[in-house]
Amino acid sequence: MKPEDDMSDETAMESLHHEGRTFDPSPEFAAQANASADLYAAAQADRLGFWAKQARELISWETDFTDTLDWSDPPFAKWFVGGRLNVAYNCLDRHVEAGNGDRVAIHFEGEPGDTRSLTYAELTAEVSRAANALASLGVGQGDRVAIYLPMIPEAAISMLACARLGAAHSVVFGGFSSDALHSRIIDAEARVVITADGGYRRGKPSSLKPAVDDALAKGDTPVEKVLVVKRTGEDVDMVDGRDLWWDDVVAEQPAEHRWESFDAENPLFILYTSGTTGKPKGILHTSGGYLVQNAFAMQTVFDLKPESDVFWCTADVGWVTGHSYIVYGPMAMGATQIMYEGTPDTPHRGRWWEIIAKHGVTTFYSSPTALRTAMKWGDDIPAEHDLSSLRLLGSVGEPINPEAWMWYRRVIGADRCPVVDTWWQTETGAHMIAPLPGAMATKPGSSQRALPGIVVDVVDDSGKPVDRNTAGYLVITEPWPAMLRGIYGDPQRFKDTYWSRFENMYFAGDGARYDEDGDIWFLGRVDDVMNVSGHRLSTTEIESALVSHEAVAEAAVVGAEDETSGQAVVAFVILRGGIEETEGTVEELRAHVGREIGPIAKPKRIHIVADLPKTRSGKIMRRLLKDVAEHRKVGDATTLADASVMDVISASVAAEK
Ligand code: 6R9
Repeated sequence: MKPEDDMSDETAMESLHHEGRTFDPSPEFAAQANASADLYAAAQADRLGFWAKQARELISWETDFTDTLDWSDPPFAKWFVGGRLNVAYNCLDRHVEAGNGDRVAIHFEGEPGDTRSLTYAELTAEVSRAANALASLGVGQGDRVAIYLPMIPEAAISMLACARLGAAHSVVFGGFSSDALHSRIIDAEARVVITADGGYRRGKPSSLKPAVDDALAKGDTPVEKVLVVKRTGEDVDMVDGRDLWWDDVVAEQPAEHRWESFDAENPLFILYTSGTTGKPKGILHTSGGYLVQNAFAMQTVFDLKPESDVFWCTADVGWVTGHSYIVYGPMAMGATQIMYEGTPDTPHRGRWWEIIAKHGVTTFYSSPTALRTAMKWGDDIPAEHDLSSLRLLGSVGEPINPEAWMWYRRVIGADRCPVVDTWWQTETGAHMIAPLPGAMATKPGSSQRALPGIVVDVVDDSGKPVDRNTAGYLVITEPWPAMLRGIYGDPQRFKDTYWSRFENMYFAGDGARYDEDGDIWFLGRVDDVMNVSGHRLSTTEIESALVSHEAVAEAAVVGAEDETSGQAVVAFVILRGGIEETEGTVEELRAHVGREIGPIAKPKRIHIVADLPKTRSGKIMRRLLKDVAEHRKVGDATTLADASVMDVISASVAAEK
């Protein structure tokens, strides 16, 4: 971490405001809640025993485990040692065997208005067919499959089919470019890609297959086969011998597939996430611990009642939230859920609320960005829909400001539904810090406390716990079941990134503080990771993309506070000698970043500047650029090699406005 990013930063301190309000659960909610405060005591008395009990109660093991945790070679953990299970069996067949085959697993709502409901029996058959199809293409345990799909049931079906075969999937968000897809396919060494012709977005078909073609045309990939789901019906090129239509290959397969069990530590998936360097990290998750902790979160944090609840997580399966709270968590518990393909404002701004009313959604899980956008659109839009089925609301992805939390509770939850703010990461795999609804009062803007069986702290630079109301770094001090098992193919980077900042502690990269009640508040990232609309983006990655453009000599990127998206990408760019800025330059650079990484990474603003603020050792002082981007007085610039640089930048940015 660079000293200029340390927690003495004014911005971090500014968010240390105080929040006194708390909301007790209603007596009705408390009376029926799955979780009680006793769980904390039970976990504290015998942490590993607590997790062993959860594992045996929530998950079906073909072979019971002999040890709960092997931490003999930290930071490489093994949970539920010796246990064997099949993750897809746990998410599908066992619900059918228990007599719940007719329960709807997925109510799919396509953006254009088409719908499809799949029961657990039907989904089990679909996944079995897909598993047979993948097996016929040679996929088995130890392989990786890349999945690049829109939000359609086939995304969940593909993931579960891989799990059934013991193969690991690597889902690449459909909004990522062919370049991003290419590098992920290579890093994960994927043999098969599952994609679609396209999906629907903002009322139009949006293609995906051409990006796969581009990615594979770049060469050097181990991909042998591409399975293509037909969604939009738009024309696509099919390469002979490589590309196969899903319908041709999957439909003809038998609907039975005899699953086998795999070790608890068999890889389940790799999911790429932005780090502080340009190269995305392949976060590796395994089977047993991941499934146990997610099932536990469904039961306690989401208070799930599988017989009566209708759960809806609005994330995309391309992010970890979609992995854990669309596919594995809800399905391990046999929940009924909604899967929605499109954007919240297509064809109108009440689309989400209309879906809640239509299906009687009880539990809704979304992001602060989405809520702030809905807030901006106005209270009258949700008011047009019957939201009385809701009983619990969740938030994830970034700190939720108390105003948005209160709006969520009042306007969407009619002052009746508890709001749970859940803090976790791609790396943690499952919820880590969140209130237990029904068991405690909730507090606007705070994630409150570590879940039972999870141990965290907030520490200062030297790793000592901080006092209350003092900003510090969030660390996790004990291994947890759903923890990442490493960065795919790079054990050293795993150690360096998470375990070297403080001794024997996992460094999350988030600033945090305790309030006077001991509740935890998050203060945003303390590294070069930005959080734009709940999506993690790396400043370095976007800088590399900008510099790869022929007109750019140097670039610095910062995440500037943004009312709607939390942070917005703001870039400062020096053009190459001899190149003059024209009217189209900024738009061209934005489009270039879109092509290199994906539309979500496009800078909101690009300032063409003559120079960048650097320390004498040549480090760009992003803190100062952030001041400019957030229209603040520029902070201490005395360590700059050339102190006048900031005056020039401030003046030129002011002139642009
Ligand atoms: C699940 C997910 C992880 C980063 C994390 C933090 C931020 C997520 C949060 C939150 C405050 C919350 N974050 N949830 N910050 N309060 N409830 O979002 O995973 O995409 O890996 O992002 O997101 O900064 O470190 P991921």
